[in-house]
Amino acid sequence: MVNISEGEERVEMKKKIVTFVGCQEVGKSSIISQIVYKVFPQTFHSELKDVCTYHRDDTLFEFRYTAPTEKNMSKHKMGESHLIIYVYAWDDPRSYRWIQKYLHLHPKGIPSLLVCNKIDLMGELGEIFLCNNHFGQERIYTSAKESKNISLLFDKIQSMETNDLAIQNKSCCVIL
Ligand SMILES: Nc1nc2c(ncn2[C@@H]2O[C@H](COP(=O)(O)OP(=O)(O)OP(=O)(O)O)[C@@H](O)[C@H]2O)c(=O)[nH]1
Ligand SMILES: [Mg+2]
Repeated sequence: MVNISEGEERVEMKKKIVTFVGCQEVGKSSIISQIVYKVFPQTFHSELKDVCTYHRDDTLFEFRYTAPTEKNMSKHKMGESHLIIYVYAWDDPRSYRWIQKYLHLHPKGIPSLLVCNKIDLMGELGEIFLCNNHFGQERIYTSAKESKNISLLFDKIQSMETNDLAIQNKSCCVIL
């Protein structure tokens, strides 16, 4: 942090691009909404576009989300992410198998997390879907609806080491 002049402080901001990859309706937008707005949207969150930014401490998080397809998983699309979060829904085994199918396209060197969302449905539906973790990375169980483990997930997102891209993408912010 460098003082420029009285009343003006220049702060080096890091930028972290976090891409959520998951099938339709697994809860990607709801998780992002819980992180950024602390609400579970009852209807479509119009403020939540394809890209959503969130400033916390010295980091500007850019949350993106996309469906797992060959095109979306291409190096061109994913290569600039600092962190990739794979999301599936507890009540939808297909959503797990779908991300598993494209895992081989995961760009090398980019850290990732596996998120199993909608765990609030466990009580209602019982253990209908217990899957192994083929991904090898850490798995976090969340409920965007009940805000369970959302702060744990964000703590992970915040603390995970990212590669050198983070340095190249550094941006600046002037606080007056
Ligand atoms: N029970 C339960 N429902 C959830 C949870 N998270 C999301 N939902 C619901 O699941 C549906 C899809 O949620 P979204 O957040 O829109 O899912 P998405 O992955 O962004 O979906 P797309 O943008 O269509 O790909 C909505 O009806 C949400 O209310 C959760 O943790 N528990
Ligand atoms: Mg969405």
